[in-house]
Amino acid sequence: MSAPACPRIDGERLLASLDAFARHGAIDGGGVCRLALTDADRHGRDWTVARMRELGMTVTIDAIGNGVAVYPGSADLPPVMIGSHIDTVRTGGRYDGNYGVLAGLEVVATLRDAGLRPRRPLAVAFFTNEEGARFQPDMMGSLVYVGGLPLPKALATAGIDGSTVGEELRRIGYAGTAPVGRPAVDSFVELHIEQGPVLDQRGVQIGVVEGVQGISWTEYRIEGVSNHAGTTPMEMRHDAGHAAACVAVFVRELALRYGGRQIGTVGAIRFEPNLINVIPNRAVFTVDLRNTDEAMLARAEAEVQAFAEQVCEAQGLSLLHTRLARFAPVAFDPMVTGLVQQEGEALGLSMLRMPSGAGHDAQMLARVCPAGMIFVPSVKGLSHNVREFTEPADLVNGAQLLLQVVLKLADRP
Ligand code: HGY
Ligand code: MN
Ligand code: MN
Repeated sequence: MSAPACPRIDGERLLASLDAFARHGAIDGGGVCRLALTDADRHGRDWTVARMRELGMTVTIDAIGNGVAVYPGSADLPPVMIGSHIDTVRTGGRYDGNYGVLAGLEVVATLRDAGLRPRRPLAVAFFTNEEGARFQPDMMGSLVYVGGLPLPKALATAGIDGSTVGEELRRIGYAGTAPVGRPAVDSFVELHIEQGPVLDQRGVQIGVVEGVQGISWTEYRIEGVSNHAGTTPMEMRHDAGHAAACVAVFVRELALRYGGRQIGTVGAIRFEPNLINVIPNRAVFTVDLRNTDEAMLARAEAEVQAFAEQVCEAQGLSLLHTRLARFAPVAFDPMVTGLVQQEGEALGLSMLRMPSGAGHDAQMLARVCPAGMIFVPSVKGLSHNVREFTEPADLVNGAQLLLQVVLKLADRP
């Protein structure tokens, strides 16, 4: 007897939920700003938990604020988890992270409507502070969930505005009581927009994500001497701003020189006292380096460090650096990527195997269970930008594929 036909997700309901969710933290241009643990994040969390409960799911909030909702299966086994994040960067789009969580809830709603219970339970999770924009490192909640970052250390982490994760979790009412890392998970699938240009440029519908590239985040603090911009001869200056600018130019040139998948970004920079007629005595800036090749990434880190030391030495400046995040490249489980490929073919979708340029919670869950990801195209490759956009048909295709993959995982012997 052939397997019962897989139910179809309700595309209109999914799209409507994405529009409704985007109202929480809405900013001009159609984007969303829900920086981790802000009031906007709290509103987003409240809205998501309410939807989970409407679906009859049992919801737990753990000690780092991760939300996990469970839809029971016919057997008492570890759940198949669908997860992503609902925090955003300051200039966020409405799909980054949000899409994966809402598609997970659409999967559950579809099974509930069809009266279907998979063998294994399904869990849908949102992880705290995936973006790492306010508190570093990124993927903080999922990293704690898998035991990669001790809970006390995460709670004590101070953000770019001085408050700590623990204080902010308590303030927004999401310092949960559930132990982190529970329930132990059978397998994990994350559906996400690609956030890059590859699928859109090639006209491919689905990315079968094989892994996530390595990431290195460092904060540099250069100290010099403030002095009068008009009276100080050039050869007498100890200009922290100039040295920071030299490093920023070097980072871009290094990435272009390495080629391949090497990228480098100086995304945040501030001078002190930051006045038009004062030579800066301090520059604080971040360097984001990534590569799919661990050895190349380590080499890039060492080169940037050596260059920064050389510039500061030459200009009589002091240099401090703090590692904010460092994750080696991750490969996803071939059993999961194989199911994505197989079910994508069954749906007649065009597919491309590819790595992820962005970091994701799936790379953390891959430490404890078979994990994988599904990408849908980002129009013009835009993300971390209010104009982030994915065609409705692609959003629906991705959610249908997610449903079919998690059912295969949940019903395997
Ligand atoms: O930075 C990243 O790759 C992710 O958006 N946290
Ligand atoms: Mn994301
Ligand atoms: Mn992001």
